[in-house]
Amino acid sequence: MALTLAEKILQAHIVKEACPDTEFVPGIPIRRGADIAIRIDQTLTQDATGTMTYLQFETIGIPRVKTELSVSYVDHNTLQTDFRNMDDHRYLQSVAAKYGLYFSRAGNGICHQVHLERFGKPGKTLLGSDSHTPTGGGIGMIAIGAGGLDVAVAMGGGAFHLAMPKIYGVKLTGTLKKGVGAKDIILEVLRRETVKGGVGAIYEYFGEGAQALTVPQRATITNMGAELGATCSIFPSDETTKAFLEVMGRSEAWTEQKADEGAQYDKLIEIDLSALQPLAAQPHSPDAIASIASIAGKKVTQVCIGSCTNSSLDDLAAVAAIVKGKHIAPGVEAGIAPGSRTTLLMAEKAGILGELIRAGFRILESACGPCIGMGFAPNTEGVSLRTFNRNFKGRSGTADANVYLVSPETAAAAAITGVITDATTLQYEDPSYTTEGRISLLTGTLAGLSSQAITGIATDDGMLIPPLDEAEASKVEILRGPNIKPCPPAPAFEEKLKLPVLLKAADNVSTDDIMPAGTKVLPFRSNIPEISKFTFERIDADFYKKAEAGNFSGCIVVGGENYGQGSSREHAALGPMYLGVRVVLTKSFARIHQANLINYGILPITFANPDDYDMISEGDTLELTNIEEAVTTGADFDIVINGAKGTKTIKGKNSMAERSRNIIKAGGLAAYTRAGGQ
Ligand code: MIC
Ligand code: SF4
Repeated sequence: MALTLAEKILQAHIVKEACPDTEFVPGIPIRRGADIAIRIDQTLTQDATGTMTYLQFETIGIPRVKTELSVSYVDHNTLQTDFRNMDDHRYLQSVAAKYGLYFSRAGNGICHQVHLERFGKPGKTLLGSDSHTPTGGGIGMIAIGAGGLDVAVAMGGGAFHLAMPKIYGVKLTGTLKKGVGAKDIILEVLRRETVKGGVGAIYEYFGEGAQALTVPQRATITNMGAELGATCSIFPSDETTKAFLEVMGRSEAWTEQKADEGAQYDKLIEIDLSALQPLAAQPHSPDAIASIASIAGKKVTQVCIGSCTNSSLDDLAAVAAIVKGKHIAPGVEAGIAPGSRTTLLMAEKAGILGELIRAGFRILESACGPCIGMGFAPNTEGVSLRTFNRNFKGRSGTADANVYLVSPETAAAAAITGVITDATTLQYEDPSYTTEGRISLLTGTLAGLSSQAITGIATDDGMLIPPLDEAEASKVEILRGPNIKPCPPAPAFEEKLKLPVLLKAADNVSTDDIMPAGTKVLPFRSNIPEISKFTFERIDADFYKKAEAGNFSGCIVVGGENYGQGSSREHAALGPMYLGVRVVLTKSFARIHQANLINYGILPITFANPDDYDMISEGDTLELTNIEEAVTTGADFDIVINGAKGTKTIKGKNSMAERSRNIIKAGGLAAYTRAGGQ
């Protein structure tokens, strides 16, 4: 039978022994929703999630990573306001040396951009402790974001478990107009599908419009597929992918990857690229889409270009073409963070960097920076146009700022005019805007260089420290600073629970709401007791105090739809766990967060009848009477509400697969794995 590309790669990686009950016949589509276990070829971590990942990996007790390739990146927490950041980096470097990983030093760039350039391989699987790991789908990988503990297990050779996703086909036709970017394609998908439209699904792009996109353009789309709640997104690997890998000096990594003729999709979305207009995600959600034309003229105070979504050479070139010969408008502050050292050096050789500096951009470090609230916070009530992927309230560092997510073209247009501007209405030359132009930019020919010169830049891996051989690795001593504390254990399994509801939250709570990032909080990523004090700070500033008043002896959190969207940070499970949260009861969950809760022994339950959400008030007591039965058999939970609105027994849906239920019983994934669980 004809298979989609995603199905082909997943099938080639199935670990049958780890999912013995799932019916699997090679070449036949696997039932959607079935529990599957896949072999992971590559892993990546970044510094903000990496320390916990490796602290967990150390406790699993495996002497060397068992993947084909594992990389530890430093890109998030690079502000180094005191000893903590650099202590973390030195810990990560020593762990990489001890356990056989590559180490990408601070300054080398954002994990997803560097991984695409230096390590990604079509047809392989990649698991990363960052929700934007699906960027790798731009070169035909199945690249999935997960919690750090899942990545630690994969590094130890364990399979990654997931429910077989639905596969949505996205057929692209036509070509983009000048002034419209690849970002506008994913914003259009978000407009149609919303931030929860992709839960349990993979988006597979194809068609002649897809073929005409370069690898960095494709990667913009697969990157921001994370905001759909999707498992991942993928493009075929074709001649354009080959050209990209050749310039990166890695032609041997290329293989052709495509769907079988006649493959069937669970749903088909069609987008005519020639009809697409510039779009923006308005405050405060990536799916609050409006056309730029409808909001044009609004005053802008800040422009930020970069992040793992839009920081490639393509993006910098598109910006340079618009700002060439002009200056940043007086009312605007503009910053640009190239995605990697390779990109930065290529931009310098191509004369692009000079144009940006001359126009007045503040050149920021090749790192996440403002995207994760590490500096460059907007002014009070500021209007900030960002080429990033998330605009949750407060994430920029300024609680009342209005952040719009836009393409580099739109950001550049606003930077010079001072107001939201449709770049398609501007007169400018962009020699790189066609596919051929972008490829000749990448190969250096557009800038009068030889492709060897560009390959020379790309293959200078001086900031990547390769793994040591086993003899050398065994001599390495792991360096731990005083802020690095062991990961606290998950709570032991309990057969019954009777606990108060300490928080009732609304729909679309993000992991930024549960555990914020930014300059104040990120330095505590290696210290759960300290970071837990910030838990739910954005929703209820007194949450910590309330948990403390109850002696951290146990509580329940109630939420609406899509609870835990956004970042993969486990700290959004670890913080609540440390403060005694034992159950999270919602209308629905985002995939990665739900898995993180299970991994740390917290029960994720959904309302069988969503209207029961209205029955519960903060301060009510909920009694779970059949946990033992539910976790053993998969039955639904019986929950007795004792509260302000009376007493009622309701059903809580149990959507945990058998392995997840066993993890809960074992007291979390680390304990489960140590006991030999697969
Ligand atoms: C993000 O974009 O929110 C982050 C920071 O990259 C996170 C990871 C983290 O919280 O460390 C993500 O997307 O997973
Ligand atoms: Fe970094 Fe932002 Fe990308 Fe997260 S979304 S990996 S913070 S650049």
